[in-house]
Amino acid sequence: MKTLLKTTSLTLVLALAVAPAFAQATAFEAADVNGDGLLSMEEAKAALPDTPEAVIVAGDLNNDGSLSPAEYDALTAS
Ligand SMILES: [Ca+2]
Ligand SMILES: [Ca+2]
Repeated sequence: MKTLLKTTSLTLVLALAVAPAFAQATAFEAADVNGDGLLSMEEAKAALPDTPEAVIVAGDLNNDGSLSPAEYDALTAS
C-alpha cells in the first residue's frame, strides 16, 4: 500500500514537473555540487538551508537517498 501510494505520488510529481523542470534546471545544477545529476542529502541541505531535514528526506520519493531533478522540483515548488 505504501509502495503504491509512493508510486502514484511519483507519477503525479513527474507529470507536474515537466513544465517547471526547465526553470529549475539552473538552481538544481548549481546545487548539484559534484555534477552527478542527483542531490545527495548533503547537497540538498546546503542548497535548502531553510528547509528542515525531515522535509528533504520526505521529498526523496523513491528512497534512494538523493533528490532527482523531479523530486527537487516537487520539494521547491510549494
Ligand atoms: Ca550530486
Ligand atoms: Ca530520490
